[in-house]
Amino acid sequence: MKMLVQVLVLAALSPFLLCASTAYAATPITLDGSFGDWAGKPHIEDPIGDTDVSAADVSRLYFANNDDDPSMYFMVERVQVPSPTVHTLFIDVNNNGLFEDPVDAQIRVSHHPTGQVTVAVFVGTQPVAVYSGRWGDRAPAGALRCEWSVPFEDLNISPGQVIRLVLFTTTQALAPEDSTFANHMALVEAGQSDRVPDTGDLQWAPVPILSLWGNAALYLFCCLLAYRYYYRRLRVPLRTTFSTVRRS
Ligand SMILES: [Ca+2]
Ligand SMILES: [Ca+2]
Ligand SMILES: [Ca+2]
Repeated sequence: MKMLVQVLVLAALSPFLLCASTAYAATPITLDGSFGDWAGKPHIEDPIGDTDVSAADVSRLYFANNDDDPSMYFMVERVQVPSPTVHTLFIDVNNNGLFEDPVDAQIRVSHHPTGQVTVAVFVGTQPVAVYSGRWGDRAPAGALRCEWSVPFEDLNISPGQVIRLVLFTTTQALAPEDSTFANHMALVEAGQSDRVPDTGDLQWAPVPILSLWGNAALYLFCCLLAYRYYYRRLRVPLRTTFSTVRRS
């Protein structure tokens, strides 16, 4: 009976999920160097003026998913001075509050005022992937924002898995062997880097929402489960009754 209730609840909710995700899908994030698609997306605010290097001063870190897209999307917004910048995003993949376990990841994002963005993905100390594109603002219009994405599979994470994030922004990249959490913290304390958030970390469980077809498939799956349940529950008593009659 419990299973029946679960199946019926899922089947009943599917049309609502379908409507909700269709509305959400109206504004998917596109890596194109335009930023209107980030309106209304989750983000954390960072104070302005909390680092001595104006070009490294981050005002917002956005994070989002697209439906049916197993990737994480990010956007960093600064407020002052077009300049080459490097955003280093530490990801605590196993959610233990430590950012340098062998399974943890580091995303190093270089944003040039031409709009060119290069994304280097590391798991532990191992390079995993490099992406690049015109995903940033361009000078003289601003060169203050850039966006990028990272597939879940590059980081060996599953949809819905809880991770922690900390972002450091500087104007000069640390050498790969020097890009440690402690060294980035030292730059923050020296006023040469901005940390987002200022203390602690951002916990996030990225979940790609199902698209129209995904919800349709879910609805069909629930209907099949319901049919299978009734088929099995009704067939067994009928067979038993029929056999009993024949034996008598
Ligand atoms: Ca965009
Ligand atoms: Ca700041
Ligand atoms: Ca960790």
